[in-house]
Amino acid sequence: MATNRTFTMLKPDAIENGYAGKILDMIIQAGFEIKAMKLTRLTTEQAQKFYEVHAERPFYGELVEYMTSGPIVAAILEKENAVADFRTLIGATDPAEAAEGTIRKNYAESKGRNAVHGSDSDENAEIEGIFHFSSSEIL
Ligand code: IDP
Ligand code: MG
Repeated sequence: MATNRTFTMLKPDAIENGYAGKILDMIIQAGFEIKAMKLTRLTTEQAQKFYEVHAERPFYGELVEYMTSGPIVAAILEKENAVADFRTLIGATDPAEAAEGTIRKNYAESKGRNAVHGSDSDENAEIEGIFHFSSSEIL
């Protein structure tokens, strides 16, 4: 995957609350092009693996339970400076600290149930994209 790409998930709270369309619209209006997308539901094993880096954190169990609690939308997005620009678009992890006009400010419930995932580096964007999509599913 090229370095002008990032990976996102619309998390279970966003889907449950009916915000998938609004969030996708913000993403597209911000100039991101969708290169892969699917509605899916993570198994416990998949969620544990995806968030392996947080395995020692106190919220890991809660995070895995939440991420498997309902459907998600996974997507690969392309834009110049995709990783950093997408982190700016989604805002801080905790919606109480997220800037006005960001996706998390608008649509997240809490620091845990925060509506959307965004990769934190080009390297992780590639790993996370490949985790969710086979090469024939990526444009
Ligand atoms: P990020 O999603 O903004 O990169 P990370 O620190 O990588 O934030 O944490 C991954 C995810 O774990 C967060 O998006 C959130 O869903 C959850 N999380 C992070 N910190 C907490 C917390 O203190 N309590 C509950 N859940 C948390
Ligand atoms: Mg992170």
